[in-house]
Amino acid sequence: MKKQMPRGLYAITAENFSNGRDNITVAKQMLDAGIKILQYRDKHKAKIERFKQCEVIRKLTLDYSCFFIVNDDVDIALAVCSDGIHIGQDDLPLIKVRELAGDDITIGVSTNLPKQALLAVEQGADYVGVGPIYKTFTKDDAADPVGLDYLDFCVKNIAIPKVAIGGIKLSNLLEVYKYKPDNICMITEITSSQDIYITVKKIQEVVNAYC
Ligand code: TZP
Ligand code: MG
Repeated sequence: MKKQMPRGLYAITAENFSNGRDNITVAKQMLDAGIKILQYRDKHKAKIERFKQCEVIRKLTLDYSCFFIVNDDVDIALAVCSDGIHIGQDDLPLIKVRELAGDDITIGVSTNLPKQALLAVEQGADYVGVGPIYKTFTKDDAADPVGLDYLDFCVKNIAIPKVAIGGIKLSNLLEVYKYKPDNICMITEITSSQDIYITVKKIQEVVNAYC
């Protein structure tokens, strides 16, 4: 049976924006701080290294009852029995991923245009990534910021959960929450912070007030 992805804060790994810490160290600190959705994302390592880190993080996320999502690699997602897979517009098509991975896995799709979000729903995505809301330097090939108007479109027209992403910080979190996304995703605000535990706790205080 498909596990339900929780609402609230959604964290993603980014080893090259982690102050010298590796993805596993960062994941542990996030989990200790109470993160309940964690995506493994790494654009630089060899697949075998990604697999090995995912194996460890999958075990940790089970210990902490955290929903675990693998970015890009359907094979790694299946090999470690993740709860979800996240794909972008240039990855394997959603219909193929569903065929390969089955109905019990959550599939999220990055979108930055209404037609992409509508198609993702039509093709059976479980959630859409909505962004980048603001300018971000974390994703090499990030589209120009779509702003809050696109989030507003998605909240009003897209029936599956909306995950707002891109340039979201503690300082602009309230502005994003006014539009009522189901989830807020942050990468560098968390991974780059000196004290991940304290940063996550501060973010959770705001997020919990809105969820
Ligand atoms: N997809 C859209 S924007 C983005 C991704 C993976 C990067 C978000 O990173 P940050 O550091 O929270 O701006
Ligand atoms: Mg991708």
